[in-house]
Amino acid sequence: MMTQKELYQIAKERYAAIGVDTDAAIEKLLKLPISMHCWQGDDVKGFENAGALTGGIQTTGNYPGAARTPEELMQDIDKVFSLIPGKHKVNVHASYGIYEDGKVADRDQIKPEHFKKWVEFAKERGIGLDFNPTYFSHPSAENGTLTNPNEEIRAFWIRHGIACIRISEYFARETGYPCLMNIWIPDGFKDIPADRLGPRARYMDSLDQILGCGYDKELVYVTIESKVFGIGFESYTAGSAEFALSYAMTRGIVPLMDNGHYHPTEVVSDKISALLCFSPKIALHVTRGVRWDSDHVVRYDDETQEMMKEIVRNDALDRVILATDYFDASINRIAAWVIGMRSVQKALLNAMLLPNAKLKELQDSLSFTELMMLQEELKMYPMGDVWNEFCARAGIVGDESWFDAVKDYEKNVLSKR
Ligand code: RNT
Ligand code: ZN
Repeated sequence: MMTQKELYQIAKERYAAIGVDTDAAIEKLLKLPISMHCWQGDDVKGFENAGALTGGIQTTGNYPGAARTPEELMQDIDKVFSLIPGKHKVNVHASYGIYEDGKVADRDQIKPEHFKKWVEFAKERGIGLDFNPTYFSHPSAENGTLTNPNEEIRAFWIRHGIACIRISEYFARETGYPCLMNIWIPDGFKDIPADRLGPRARYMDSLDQILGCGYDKELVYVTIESKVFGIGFESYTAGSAEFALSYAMTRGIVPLMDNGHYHPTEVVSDKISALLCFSPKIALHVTRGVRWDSDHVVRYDDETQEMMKEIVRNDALDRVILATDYFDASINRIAAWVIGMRSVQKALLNAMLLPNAKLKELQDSLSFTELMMLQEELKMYPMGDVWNEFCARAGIVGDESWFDAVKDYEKNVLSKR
C-alpha cells in the first residue's frame, strides 16, 4: 500500500498539471480561522437557567451528554478543537455569561467580568472570541425586543446591545483579535400585521442608539443578520433581508448572511458576489436548512461548496468572515460540531484546488460546453489525498478514525453527565 505522503505526491502532480499549487492551498487553509458557535454543545440553552429556547428557533432531539456547565462546554470545545485542523475562534452568546456567585445579571446588566472565563479560555489557547447579544429566551423578549412598542422594554434591549458592545471590546482588547458582534433579533408576527413600517422604524432607531454608544471600529465589527421568518413569526420579521442590508450599507457596518434565512430557492452562494461589489467586508453564518431554516449540521454538500468557491475564486478570504451556526440535539454533539467544521474546511479546500482562472476564461470565451465538462471532471480529482496531507500538517486525523476519539469521550465523559 502506498503511504499517505506518496499518495499526496501523486495528487500534487495531478493538480500541478492543471496549474493548481496544492502546497499553497494547504498553507492558506491552515491559517484560516472559522468562528465556531458555542451553542451546538448545549442546544442553545446558555447559563442563565432561562428555561425554554424562544425566538422562533428550535433544537430537536434528546441525545444524551449535552454540556450543563461552563466547564463542560469548554471541555467539549477543547475536544472538538483537537479533531479539527487549524486554529479557530469561539463564538459566544450573551446568554453564556458565567456567574460565580450564582446571581445571574439581567441582560442589560451584563459586564465584561461575566465573560472573564471565556477570555481566559481564549487566551490560554491563543484564539479569538466573537460575540452575540441574546435577543431571545427572556421574559421581556416575548413581544419584541428592539422593535417593541413599549418604550421601556425597547430601552432595556438597547441597553443590552450597548452592554454587548462593551463586552466585545473587552474580548478584542484581551485576546488581540478583533471581535465580530452579530445582532440578530427574532421580532416579527405570526399573522398578517397591520403595521409593517412601525416595527422597522423602531428597529432602525434602536440600532442607531446602540451604535451611537461610541466604540472602536478596529476592535469590534458589528454585523446585522437578516431573517425571512421564524417559528411563530411566519408572516413578518422586522429584520428582513432588505432591512438588514440597507441598514448595514448606510451605517457602514457589516452585513451577515445566514444561508438558512432566505426563501428555499434562494442561495447565498449567489448573493456573496453581489455584496462584495458594495461592502468591504461581509460575514456568513454557515448552516444547512432542510426544507426550512432547520439549522442542520453543515455537510460537504453542493451549496456549501458553491459558497466557498465564491469566496476563494473572488480572492475574498480576508473580506468574508466565516462562522458556523447550527444546532442538532439528535446526535453526538461533539461529532456534530466536528462534522460541520470539517465540512466547511473541505469545501474551502475544494475551492482552492480548482483551476479557477481557467474556468473563468472558459466562461468569458463562451466555451460553455467545455466549462460544464471540466466542472464535472474536476470532481474526480484526488482531493481526499490533499485533505489528508492538510490534516497531517495540522497534526489532526484526516480520515474517519477521528470518530474513535468521540466514542471514547462519549463513554468516559458524556455518558456520565
Ligand atoms: C437564528 C439566527 C441566529 C441564531 C444564533 C443562536 O435564526 O441564525 O444566528 O442561530 O444567534
Ligand atoms: Zn445565524
